[in-house]
Amino acid sequence: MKNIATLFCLLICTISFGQIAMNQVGFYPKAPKQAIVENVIGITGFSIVTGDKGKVVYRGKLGEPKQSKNSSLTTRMADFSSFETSGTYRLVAGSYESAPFIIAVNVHEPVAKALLKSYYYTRASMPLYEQYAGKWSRPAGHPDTAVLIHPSAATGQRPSGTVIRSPGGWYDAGDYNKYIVNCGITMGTLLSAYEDFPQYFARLGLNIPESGNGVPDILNETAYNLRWMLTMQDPGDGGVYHKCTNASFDGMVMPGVTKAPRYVVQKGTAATLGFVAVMAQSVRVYKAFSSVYPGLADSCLLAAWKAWQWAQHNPSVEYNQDGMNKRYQPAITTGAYGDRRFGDEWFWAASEMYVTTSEPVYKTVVSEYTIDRPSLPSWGDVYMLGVYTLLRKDTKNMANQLRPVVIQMADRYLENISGNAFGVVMGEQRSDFVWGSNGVAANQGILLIQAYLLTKDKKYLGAALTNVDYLLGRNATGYCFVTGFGARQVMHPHHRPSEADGIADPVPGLLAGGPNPGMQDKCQYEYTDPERTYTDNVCSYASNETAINWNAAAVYLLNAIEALE
Ligand code: 9MR
Repeated sequence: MKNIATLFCLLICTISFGQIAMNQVGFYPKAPKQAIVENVIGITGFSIVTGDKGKVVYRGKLGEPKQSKNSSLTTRMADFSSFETSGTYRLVAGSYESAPFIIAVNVHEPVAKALLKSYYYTRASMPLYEQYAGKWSRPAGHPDTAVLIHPSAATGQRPSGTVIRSPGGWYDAGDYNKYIVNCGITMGTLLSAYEDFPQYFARLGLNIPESGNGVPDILNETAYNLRWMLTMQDPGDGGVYHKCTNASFDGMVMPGVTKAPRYVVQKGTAATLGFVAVMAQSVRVYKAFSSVYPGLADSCLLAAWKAWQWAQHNPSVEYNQDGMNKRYQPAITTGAYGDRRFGDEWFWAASEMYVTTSEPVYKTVVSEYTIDRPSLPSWGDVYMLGVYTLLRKDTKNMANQLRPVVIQMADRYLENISGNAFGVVMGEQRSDFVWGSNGVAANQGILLIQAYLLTKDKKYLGAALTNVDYLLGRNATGYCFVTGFGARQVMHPHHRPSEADGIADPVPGLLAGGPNPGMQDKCQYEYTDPERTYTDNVCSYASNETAINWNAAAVYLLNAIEALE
């Protein structure tokens, strides 16, 4: 009896305590291919078998055990990079067996496209028709044709309660509000993807209403948000409202169900400078498409210039929501995106303005803001977006100075891969696991792509690919983090339409936030070590929400990898 129990436990315990973590979407024939076997004892080899398990096609040795720095897991690597034959396979190591995976050219194209298409599903103020949205078609939500000026944003020309129009744009995340600060990094990242890979995106169709109009669909999609952003500028003084929002979050309902009043709130320096940067970059991108978007580039230039003037007069106006709520009614309790440091926004806005206009005044501002220890882009830290733009477009002047900023960070990532229990860049530091940590992984990948574009050294591409693997399954949670993809899928993102539409599958192409030991949502988590603090539960806005900013980083990374394959 005891023996049977031991045998039973051996089977069950092995299955429940270990797993094979690997990119669940697939591998390129000629690229590195690695998987991670967790918590194995007494096994030294692994094999790759055909999908029907009929035939062993490759045998390899597992790497040395590694203790993860970010959890209690011990891992061993299965490297089968030298196996290059296209097909469907499984990886087998002892009693562990992976789900089927593919080796093929263009293997990431469907997920790269879906990540970009997800913005169509987040459009406010218009219905999503079945021919584009399939089973996720829905009526329009939040027309935003009668938005109130909140008292915090009142001026002589637009007193509190004035009704303005602010339709369109993308919902930010799992919630239905629209935030200019987060549109800064999101639009900057998407427009940069286009600027870095224009030929690739010219061919990438998304089946959205504008498809076929002669403009790349990535730019058709960003135009939808750009036009909304233009409505967020006060025509009186050029300042930009921080957000267009309900007073408090809508419930877990479809867009359009609640009819709560919408407000634009206080203008701030971070929002206004982010707006300047996006408008300036849009001038460059949209001027080639003036027959389809007449006047758009010109409007953007004027809007950028006016916003820049406002910021000159208001160089450090913080959006402090708590402070604002002490002074004005109604209290606003939706996402704050409050930022107190503006040096990075000044640098980014000036970089975009300088590259677009070549006017020396902006170059002067760029040189005033050098940063000793630059960090990855995030909604509150956009310095690197300026660096990328200057490196991309101003190769003669400041580029030599800024190149080391990118290369040194990329080289540090490369050095740390070998010590990482998952063989990926993500998780070199515990502090990588923050709210939206999957955005950190994707932004590390973008930085590595930038290093590759500067040097053409393939080691950086290989490193970027490790974080593609991370997002698609080679991580300690075992999830493929993009909805609609992988063997272990995210099914319950904190995303109102996905929860409320009565359809089992969530809206596709959304990147979950990712492991976040902060656990600010107070949900139940099975694990609390940094790289495993993730729960596929709709309650978990701190680890399982979707958001346009981290989705944008994944759009860049996955499409760049496809473009460069
Ligand atoms: O991504 C934001 C994260 O960095 C902050 O810590 C968090 C709390 O302020 O807010 C996150 O952004 C959320 C925003 O405030 C509202 N929409 C959903 C966003 C993603 O969770």
